[in-house]
Amino acid sequence: MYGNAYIDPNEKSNSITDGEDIQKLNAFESRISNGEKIEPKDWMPKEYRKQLVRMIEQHAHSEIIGALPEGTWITRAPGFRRKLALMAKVQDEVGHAQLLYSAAETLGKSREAMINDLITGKSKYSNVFNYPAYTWADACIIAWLIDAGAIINQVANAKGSYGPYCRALDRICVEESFHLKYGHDNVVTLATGSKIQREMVQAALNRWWPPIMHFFGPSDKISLHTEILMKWKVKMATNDDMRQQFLNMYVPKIWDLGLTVPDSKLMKNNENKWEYTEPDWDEFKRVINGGGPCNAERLAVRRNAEERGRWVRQALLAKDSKYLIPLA
Ligand code: BYC
Repeated sequence: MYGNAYIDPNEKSNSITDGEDIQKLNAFESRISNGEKIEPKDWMPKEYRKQLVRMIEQHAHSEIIGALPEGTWITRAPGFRRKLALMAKVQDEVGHAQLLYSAAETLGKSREAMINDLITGKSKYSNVFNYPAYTWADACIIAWLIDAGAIINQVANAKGSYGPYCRALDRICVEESFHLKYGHDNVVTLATGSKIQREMVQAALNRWWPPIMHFFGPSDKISLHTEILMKWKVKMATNDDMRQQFLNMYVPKIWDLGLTVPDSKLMKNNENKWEYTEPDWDEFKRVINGGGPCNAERLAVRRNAEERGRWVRQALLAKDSKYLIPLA
C-alpha cells in the first residue's frame, strides 16, 4: 500500500543497525528524541520496520482472536441489554484488528501475508486468548481486567513514534474505555450478587489471574525486544512497569469488591512497588508457542473464516472479470 520494503523477519544480521547509513540513522534517532512522529514514507532503519510489523501484526491478531472467547457468550449473556453491549464490544474488537492491519500494511506487509502467518501459526497473538471462557463470569473478567491491561499498554504506546500505529491506538483506547466500564459493571453485579454469583466471579478471577500477569510480557530481565523498542519509542514503558501500573490501579478495586487475588505473596513493599509470585514463564512460553488449552481451536476458527471468505476476496481483487452466468 505505502512501502514495499517489508523485511523478511527471518533475515539474519549481526547487529540490528548493520549496513544502515549512519547519517540517516542519526537523523532518524534525533527526530524520535525530539518527539516527532515517523510516517510511512519517511526513512527508517530496517530493524525499526521489522519490529513494528512484528508488534502491530501480533496486536491485530490479538484483537481478532480476542473476539472469540467473549463472542461465544453473546447468545448466553444474561438479558437483552448485556447481549447488545457484548455484541457491540466484540464488533469493536474486530474493528480494532482492521485498524491495526491497516497500520501494519503501511510498512509493506500485505494483509493476506499477515493472515496467512496467523493461520499457519507463524505469528503470535496475546497469550490470554488461548484460555477458555467457561462461565459468564469469565467473559466479565476478560472485559474488565484484560481490557484494563490493554488500555494501560495502549495509552502509553499511543505516545510512541510511529504515526499510523499511534493514531490507531488513540482511536482504539476511546472504544476500550467503554469496554472497561461494561466489564466493571458486570463484575460489580456478580460480586455484589448472590453467593453463587460471588463464587462464580471469584473462580473466574482465580483462573484468569496467571494469564493476566503474563499479558504484559516476560519480566524485563528476560524480555527480548524491550531495549530497542524503548530506544525508538515504540514501547513507552517496560513490561514490568506496565504490570506494576496495572497492579496499582486494579488490585485495590478488586479488593474493594470483596474479591481476593490468588497470590499469597502479593503486597506492596517499602519502595511502594508490588511484590508478587514470579509468573510461570515456562507456561507462558508453552502457551504463546501453540501449546495452550485453546490454541488449536482458535486457529481452526480463523482458518475456517479464511477459507470461507476467500471467494469474496478473490472476487474483489478480480476487478475486470465479468459474470458469465446470469445470477437470476
Ligand atoms: N502474548 O521481548 P518481549 C485486547 C512474546 S488485544 C503473546 O517482551 P515485546 C483485547 C513477544 O511477542 C490487545 N506473546 O516482546 C482484544 C516475543 O516473541 P517474538 C493485546 C507475547 O514485543 C479482544 C516474546 O514474547 N495487546 O486487549 O517487547 C478482547 C518476548 O517478549 C506476549 C497487544 O498486543 C503476550 N502477552 O513486548 C479483549 C499490545 N508478551 O515476537 C481484549 C501490543 C510477549 O520475539 N504488544 N510476547 O516471537 C505489545 O505491547 C508488546 O508486543 C508486548 C510484548 C508488551 C506484548
